[in-house]
Amino acid sequence: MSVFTRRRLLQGAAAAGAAGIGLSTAGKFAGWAAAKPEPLILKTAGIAAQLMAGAPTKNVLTYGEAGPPPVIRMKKGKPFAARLVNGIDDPTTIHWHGIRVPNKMDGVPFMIQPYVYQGDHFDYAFAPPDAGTFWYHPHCNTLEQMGHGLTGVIVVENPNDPAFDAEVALNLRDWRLGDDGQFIAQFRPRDAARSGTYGTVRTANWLDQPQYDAPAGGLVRLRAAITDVTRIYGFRVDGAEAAVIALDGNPVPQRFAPDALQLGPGQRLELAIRMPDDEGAIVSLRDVRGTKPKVLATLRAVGQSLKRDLRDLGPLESNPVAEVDVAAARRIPLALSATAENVAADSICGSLGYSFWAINKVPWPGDTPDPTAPLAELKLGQSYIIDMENLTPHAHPIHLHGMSFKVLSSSTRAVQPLISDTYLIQPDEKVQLGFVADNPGDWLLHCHIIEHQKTGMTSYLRVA
Ligand SMILES: [Cu+2]
Repeated sequence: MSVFTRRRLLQGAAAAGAAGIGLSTAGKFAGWAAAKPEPLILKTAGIAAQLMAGAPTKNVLTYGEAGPPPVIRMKKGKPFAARLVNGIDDPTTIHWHGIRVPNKMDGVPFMIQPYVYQGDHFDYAFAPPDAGTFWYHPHCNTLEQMGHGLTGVIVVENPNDPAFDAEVALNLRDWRLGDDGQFIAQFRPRDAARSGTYGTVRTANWLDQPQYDAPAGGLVRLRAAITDVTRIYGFRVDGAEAAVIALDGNPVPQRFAPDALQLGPGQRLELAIRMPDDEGAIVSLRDVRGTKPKVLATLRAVGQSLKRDLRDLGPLESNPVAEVDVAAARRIPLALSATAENVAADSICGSLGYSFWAINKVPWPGDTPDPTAPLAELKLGQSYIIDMENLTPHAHPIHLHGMSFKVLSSSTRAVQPLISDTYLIQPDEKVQLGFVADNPGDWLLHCHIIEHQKTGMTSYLRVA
């Protein structure tokens, strides 16, 4: 005679539940429910917003009821829950850029989850394993939805971080607005086939050159996420001593001054800035790339000097990313090229109707009901090195979902062994990105210049 322990009964209940018998979620499952945090409601909405002088811009998209999408704060290793409620007349999802989530939480429609129609909702729940600066955005009709505003910053806190005197988070992005302040066409095909279609109005936190107060002589932690669909930035700080302390959510092995540091869409910059001692002194974060340099935001020193020293700032804890076994790693060749072989498949997720780009000669926009074959099928737990080569005359910020890689080497420059999820590859560059395939599922890999992504520069890796 078998003895039914409590544990076995619960296993039976779980199996019955999975089979659709519909037992009530008592016991163990009730406990799980109680441990879950209250979900953050992220409801998409169309609003009017003041993005430039003159009339407010209509049909700006956000999460919430007014202003930019909220800065979401999570805690490293602690459960987080959010409910996406779709309040707009366009299917959508949320992707948590750079956060190593379980595959089902990754927000890619068709491949991973159904798209969420107007009036419907989808529940996301995960515990972010890494601390740092990340961001969130839809992964459906992205050029339109992100272009109209659906991009927000995520801060994953680590209680062991060194103490700063102030923190500023910047959401850096452009808008395609006409002289009347209203949206104009989100892209031009001839630009999509080049470096992408740039915005006409540039903002930080939806403002033109905002100013934030910070304690004089204090240490500021400045977090900036490039959430723009197109623009590559070159960062410089004027008026204060500054050091890059983290990039793309991970501490840098060696801190350095940002001297025209290039970062592309999807990437994040974390700076430690030592404010000047004099009250009223101004520090500016500038974009010095391209023909029209711009002050992105400024900090103003207030109060008596705290007389802090950048060199007193302790290290940031490294994130628990598995170390790639370079000697045992298998290689994944990956060539980025321009192509015009065929037209990208149509999709409810916003096909642009062109095919300008390809990965290993296959163009795919990334969110169609008939995915292409995976770029590679990876064995769970095995180390891999992506041998990525840029055969195009343009830079591409290539983003891998679900796993972080280590930058091992480049054919054109000395690189730090950065841990990252997005690599800005330059024309004619070859780069080696090593990682352990430790997160099962199908993971997109695509250019984060959204016009490139949506006109073919997308593929995916299957880990099983
Ligand atoms: Cu690209």
